[in-house]
Amino acid sequence: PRLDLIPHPPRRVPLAGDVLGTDRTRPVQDTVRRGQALGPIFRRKVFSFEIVLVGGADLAGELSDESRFAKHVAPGIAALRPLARDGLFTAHNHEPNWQLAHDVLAPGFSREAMAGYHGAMLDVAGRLTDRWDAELAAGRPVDVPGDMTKLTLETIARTGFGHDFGSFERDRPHPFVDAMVGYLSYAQRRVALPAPLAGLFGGRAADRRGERDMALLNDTVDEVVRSRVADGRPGDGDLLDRMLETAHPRTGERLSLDNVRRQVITFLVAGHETTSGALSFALHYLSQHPQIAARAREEVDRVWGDVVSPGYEQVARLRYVRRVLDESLRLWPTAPAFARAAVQDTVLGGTHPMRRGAWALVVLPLLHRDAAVWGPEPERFDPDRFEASAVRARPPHVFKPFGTGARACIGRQFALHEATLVLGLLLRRYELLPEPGYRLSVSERLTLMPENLRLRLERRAPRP
Ligand code: MNH
Repeated sequence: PRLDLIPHPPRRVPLAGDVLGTDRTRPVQDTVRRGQALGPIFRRKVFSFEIVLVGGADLAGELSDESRFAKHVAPGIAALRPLARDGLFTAHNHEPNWQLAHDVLAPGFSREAMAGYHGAMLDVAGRLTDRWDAELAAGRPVDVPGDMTKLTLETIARTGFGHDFGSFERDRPHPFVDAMVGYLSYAQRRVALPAPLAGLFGGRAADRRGERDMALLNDTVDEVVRSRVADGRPGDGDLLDRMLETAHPRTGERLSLDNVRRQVITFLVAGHETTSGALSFALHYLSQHPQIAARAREEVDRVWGDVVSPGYEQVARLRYVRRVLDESLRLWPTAPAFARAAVQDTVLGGTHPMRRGAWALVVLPLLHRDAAVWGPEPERFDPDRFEASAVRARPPHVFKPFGTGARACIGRQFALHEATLVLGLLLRRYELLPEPGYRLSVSERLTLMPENLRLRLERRAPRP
């Protein structure tokens, strides 16, 4: 875009750009504050490079047009390339392994495949409620983000790779999780502070730690793949089976073993971190809004009745619970931005010329608060915004927590099924009470997560 037409924050320091005015540990929330002051399109300078950011619904709608724009691997994602290389999430559009892996793995997210994962999801959720029952009996509050991360990691590991990390049997997070959180935070800092300068700010030790975390992640994944191959026993058609066994339906080509490693790491990371955050925010809002929780609980009781284990079909019928989740993802889209590059020279919004390859970042917490589509109180938590009639009344590209187009999230249905199931089970079993005085604070490590969120539980009276 023509930069002179795009507003930027007032304070500009030579060389450092806007960086000295940014909160390096919470760049997204900092950008949201700036964006609210600067309007639907603005720019920020990070040292030598200038990023164009979009938060307005009209412009974001244009950027979602697949005939004019495509995914761009922006710095935040590029920082994960040393780890995930041309895995599905981090691949450039032109890398042949993207289309190959997409075509081979898409059937792993079909309805039938999802129905096949349902039993394992229930099983893992049972481990969570066992743990929560024990905390409740001991009179202790539960650590929501910690336990949601255990749950979602076990779910993707079990359903995708037949692997058990034993998260619920540990007091500390699994070393895989520590290494992942370490690497994501490191990657985020590397975006704020590019390599040549990182060294000046005590970056050497951080680099070494980053290397160590990456090595642990790689070793874990190698072990998962090695044990499956050594076993010679298929994993009843799970994702790893597809990666190892399935040839492309048209070309007959297969994923190389090295690429399988990149995909396993991609799915283990992408498949749990964001879902864990989404569940955590939803539980926070449920605890803060007893009437909304009561309405959701009433739905669960009505739809599930007295069945002990709800079936696959009974999850999608929790329409209101699903709206609670959507509304949580509106306010706190746990993957908070995605980048779009012009496929040809074009003009954005009729005013901003973009050369082919020029890109802009769609800032989801801004798009999801644009008063022009969400009304005058965008901060208010209101699941009824996702009633069918309200959704129909809005333009199409205003709610994008799973990205857009060909490179949108492949795990969307997986995440929504898992999260809706778990919220249903928790609502049915417990009253969720906030800790007195808790105020939401959001931490960032490329993804968003509520910080220090603990809830007190009460067991609901057994149902009639
Ligand atoms: Mn997911 C891509 C958000 C759950 C695997 N995911 C994306 C993108 C967003 C996203 C946004 C697009 C990024 C971009 O345009 O650069 N994902 C989420 C959210 C949740 C989520 C908010 C949960 C809530 N994602 C999951 C789960 C899995 C998964 C669960 C796997 C089981 N996501 C992916 C993969 C991609 C992706 C793989 C890359 C797809 C592609 O580029 O082809």
